[in-house]
Amino acid sequence: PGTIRGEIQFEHMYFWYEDELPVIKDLNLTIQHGETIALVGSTGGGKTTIVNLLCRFYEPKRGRILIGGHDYTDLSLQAIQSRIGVVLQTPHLFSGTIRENIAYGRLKASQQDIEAAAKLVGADHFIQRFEHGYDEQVGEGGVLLSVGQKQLISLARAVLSNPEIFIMDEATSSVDTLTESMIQKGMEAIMQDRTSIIIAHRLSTIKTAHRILVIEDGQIAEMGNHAELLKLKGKYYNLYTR
Ligand code: M5T
Ligand code: MG
Repeated sequence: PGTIRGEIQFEHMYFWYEDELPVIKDLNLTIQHGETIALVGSTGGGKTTIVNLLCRFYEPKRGRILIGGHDYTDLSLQAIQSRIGVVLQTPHLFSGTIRENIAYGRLKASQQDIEAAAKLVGADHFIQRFEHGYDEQVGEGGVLLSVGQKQLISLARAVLSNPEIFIMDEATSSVDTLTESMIQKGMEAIMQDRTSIIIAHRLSTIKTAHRILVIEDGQIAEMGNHAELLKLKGKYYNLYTR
């Protein structure tokens, strides 16, 4: 009871795309409510595919995913969307103001709620510098903003929606160090008491994760916390000490 809310289970999950080459092979994993999981590993290993499946952009070909103890194909898409807050690697905003992009259809969100969410993730700082502040237009897809700024706005949106599960694919490029540290602080604020799955590129994120999973060839190659995996002197060690 109580503790199962944001629990995620993968049971004997298999997945392949149209070409039918196996991408995820017999994934078994239970993520506890409130746990922070970091997914790492070399390119093409299947990290984004796992996130795509969790968001139900795709469904498992075999096996199943349970959210809060329920097979997620028994839940409505709306129910899943309201429980998961996701920040994509290259977030696309819609044409409109910053305020509208943070609220994202949450008509009941007050100005104070929106600004409080932006402050919590550290987005307020750059928003205030725009001529029109929160009413600045972001342009189609958010073209007038950098990738880092779009991630900060997506983080504010995630905070406002107060999801049980937070998923983030960290941006790999074009984020300056100030924005990067803002994003880090924003993530820490969201990850508190929430089940979080982060595709992690920054050591700062990985070090604080409860468990790190090295995903290779659609399977869990190594699992443990930062110190444990370093001690192993295996794949994780090779990825992060060179
Ligand atoms: C895993 C293939 C990809 C690779 C494997 C997203 C996606 C992936 N693939 C497709 O055929 N179609 C798709 O839409 O699946 O790819 P991934 O899940 O993207 O791996 P990753 O996230 O671990 O890699 P990276 O580069 O982001 O670190 O064979 O071709
Ligand atoms: Mg990826």
